[in-house]
Amino acid sequence: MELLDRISSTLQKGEDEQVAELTKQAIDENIPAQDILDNGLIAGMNVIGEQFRKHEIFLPEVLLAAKAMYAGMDLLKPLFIKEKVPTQGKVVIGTVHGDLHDLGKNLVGIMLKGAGFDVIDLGKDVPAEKFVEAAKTEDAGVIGMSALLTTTMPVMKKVVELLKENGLEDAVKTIIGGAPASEDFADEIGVNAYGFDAGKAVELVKELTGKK
Ligand code: B1M
Repeated sequence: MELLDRISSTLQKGEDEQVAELTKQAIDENIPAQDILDNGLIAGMNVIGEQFRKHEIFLPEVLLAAKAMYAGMDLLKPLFIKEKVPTQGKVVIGTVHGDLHDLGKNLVGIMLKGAGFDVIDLGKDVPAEKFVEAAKTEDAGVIGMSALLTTTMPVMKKVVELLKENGLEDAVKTIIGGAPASEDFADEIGVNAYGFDAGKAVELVKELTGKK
């Protein structure tokens, strides 16, 4: 079996130490980090998501897979954040209130750092007020929000409303992402951009901040 397929299937089994070993092997074999991420780790997690949706597996298995994904991501992280480039501006990121899914948000953070942005990561389960407060105190140009549950998506709209109430809608741009988000939803709630994946998020943040 090809190495990246082995990373994917080992992640599905929740074997974190093995995932770390295979990821290291892939790095040593000079397989590009983006390839390892997309075709190894994320590919494995996509299978887990599908099996979970069909009730073929349950929460403990998903948790183990997430732990295994972090084991691989930790090794890839330095490859995405190679050398310190001059700061491109500040971006506040977080997973919205009620939502504990943080793998995707963390990937976005890693990629933004790699592209030279200062990232203020508020973590997960972040209330709308906290996003706006952080953007103000940190003088950030962009707020990036992640949501993986349909039930937590309304928090994103609340952030847009709060920015307007504070007269910050022009100074602070917004970008959203996460499996249930979409271009249509972004238009509907009035955020400035929707990123399908972490790479696209970086591209869009560059556009929003005029760095592209
Ligand atoms: Co949860 N979960 N989960 N889960 N989980 C989903 C999201 C679900 C779709 C699974 C399913 O049914 N198929 C489903 C949601 C259904 C819905 O709302 N329609 C679900 C559910 C129901 C739940 C619970 C309610 C289960 C329960 O308790 N009964 C519970 C909720 C807890 C809570 O948040 N309050 C729950 C819990 C968990 C775990 C804790 C076990 C674990 C999370 C661990 C962690 O994150 N530390 C987990 C996981 C791992 C998943 C799945 C399987 C995988 C998510 C993931 O990490 N993917 C997920 C299934 C799925 O998404 N298909 C599922 C890998 C990650 C890299 O991708 O986050 O999509 P993702 O990020 C992508 C893009 O979306 C994008 O970039 C990344 C790729 O480059 N992106 C952005 C993300 N954020 C962005 C922000 C941007 C731009 C791009 O700009 C700012």
